[in-house]
Amino acid sequence: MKYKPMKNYKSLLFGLAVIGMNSLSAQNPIVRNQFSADPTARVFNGKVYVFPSHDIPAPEGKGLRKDWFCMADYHVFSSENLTDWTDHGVIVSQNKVAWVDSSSYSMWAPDCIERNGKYYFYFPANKNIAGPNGRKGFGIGVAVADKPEGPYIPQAEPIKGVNGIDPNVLIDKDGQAYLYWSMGNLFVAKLKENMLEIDSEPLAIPDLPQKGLKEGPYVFERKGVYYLTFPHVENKIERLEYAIGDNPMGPFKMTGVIMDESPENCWTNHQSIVQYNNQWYLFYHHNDYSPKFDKNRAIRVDSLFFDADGKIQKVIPTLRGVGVTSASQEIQIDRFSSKSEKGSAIAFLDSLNTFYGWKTILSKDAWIQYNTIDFGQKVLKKIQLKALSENGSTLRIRLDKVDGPVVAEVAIPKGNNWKTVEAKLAKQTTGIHHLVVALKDENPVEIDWVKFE
Ligand code: FUB
Repeated sequence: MKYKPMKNYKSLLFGLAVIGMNSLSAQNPIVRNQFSADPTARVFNGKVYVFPSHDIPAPEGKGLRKDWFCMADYHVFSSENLTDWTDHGVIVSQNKVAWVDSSSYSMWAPDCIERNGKYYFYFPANKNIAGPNGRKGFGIGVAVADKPEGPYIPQAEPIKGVNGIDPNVLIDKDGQAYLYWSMGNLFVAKLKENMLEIDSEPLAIPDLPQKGLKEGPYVFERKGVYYLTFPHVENKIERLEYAIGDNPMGPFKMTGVIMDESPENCWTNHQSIVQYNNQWYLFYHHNDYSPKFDKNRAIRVDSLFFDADGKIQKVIPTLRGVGVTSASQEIQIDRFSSKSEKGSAIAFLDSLNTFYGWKTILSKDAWIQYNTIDFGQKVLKKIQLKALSENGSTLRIRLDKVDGPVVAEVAIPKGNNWKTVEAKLAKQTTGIHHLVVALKDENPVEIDWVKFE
C-alpha cells in the first residue's frame, strides 16, 4: 500500500459535475494486507489518519478466550485522497506497555487526539496487576507522541479511576476535553488539561437503551449539536445508532440508526465520523477478509450525509467506498458500485489467502459498474484486463452507464489460466467517468482487474 498524490483535482471536480454527482463517491476494505477493526479516523495536518485495532488469528492458547478477539498491537494509517493508504507500522504493542498483561492480546478499540502539538493515543487493554477493587480487567492507557505517526511513548500506568474499553476523546470548543468509554454502560468524565487524568467522577450516560449491549462511544460536534454515536445490539448483532444533546456530558436523546446490522452477521461494528475536504465520512468495519470468523475484521469508509435538520442519514455500506480511482492503476471492479441482478458474482481469487482479493464472474447478459475513475487529460490508447474464460468470450466496455458509449471490445482467449489481454480504445476518454464491463458473448468470463494505458 503506497501513497500516491491525487491527480488532477480540477478535472475531478469538472468530471463529477459532468456526470451529475454532488459528492465524491477508496474501495472497501481500505486496509488490504492485514485485518483491521474499530477505526477511529482523525484529520491531522491536512491528512486523514486512521487508528484501528489490529485483529490477528489467535495464536494457539493465547488471548482472553478461544475463538475471540485477539490483538497484540496497533498500526496507524494515513491518506490524503482516501484511496491510497500508507501503513506507518506498529505504534504501540502489548509487550512494550508496563501495565498491560502481555499474554492477553486485548488491545481493543483505540482513539487519538491532538492537543498543543502533542498526539495522545488512548487504548484499552487487560491490566497485569489488580486495581484497588481487587480486579484486573480492562484499563485505558495513553501513549504520547510529537507526530501522528509516532513514536508513541506509553504512560507507565493506565488512567486512574477508569475501567473499561473503547476510549474516545472530544475536545470541546472551550478547550475542555472529555473521555468517553464503555463498560456495560457508556461513561463520560472530564479530562484534565494534561490529557492523562480524569477531572470529574465517571458518569454513566443516562437515557440510552437499557436492553442490549452498548459499546464504542464516539462523540463529535456539528453546528452546536453533540452527536453520541455507538454500536448497540437491538436484536442479535450490533448496529450503529446515535443520540444528540447540547452538552458533551449530555443528556442525550436517542435519535436514529446510522447503519443497520450486517446482512452477513458480522457481530460487531464500530464507527467514527469525520469531516474532510467538506465531505463527512463514516469509518466502520466488516469481516470482508474472514467471512467465516467475524473476529477478524476489515475497516471501511463510506460517505455520510446530514438532513437539513441535522439528523444523520442512514449509511448503506458499499464496496466501492469513496475517492477517485486512477484509470492507469489496476481497477478492482469486484468493488463495484452496481451490477446486474442475474449472471454476475464476486468470489475470492484464492479462498486460502483472502488477502489476494476478489474476482468478478460474468455470465450471460451480466454487467458490472465501477464509479468515479479519473482518465486524466492525456489520451489513453488501450485497455488491459486480467481475465480468464474456459471457452473464450468477449467483453464490451462502456462509459458512465449500462447503455453508455462503447469504448472497447476485448476478446478473451479460450483457456484455464489467467491472461493479461488488451484492446485499442475506440473513443478518446478524459476526465472522470464510470466504467461498465459487460459480457457480449454467452461464455462466462472471470476478471481480476482492468486498467487503461
Ligand atoms: O475490537 C474488540 C471490540 O469489538 C471493540 O472494543 C468493540 O467496540 C467491538 O468492535
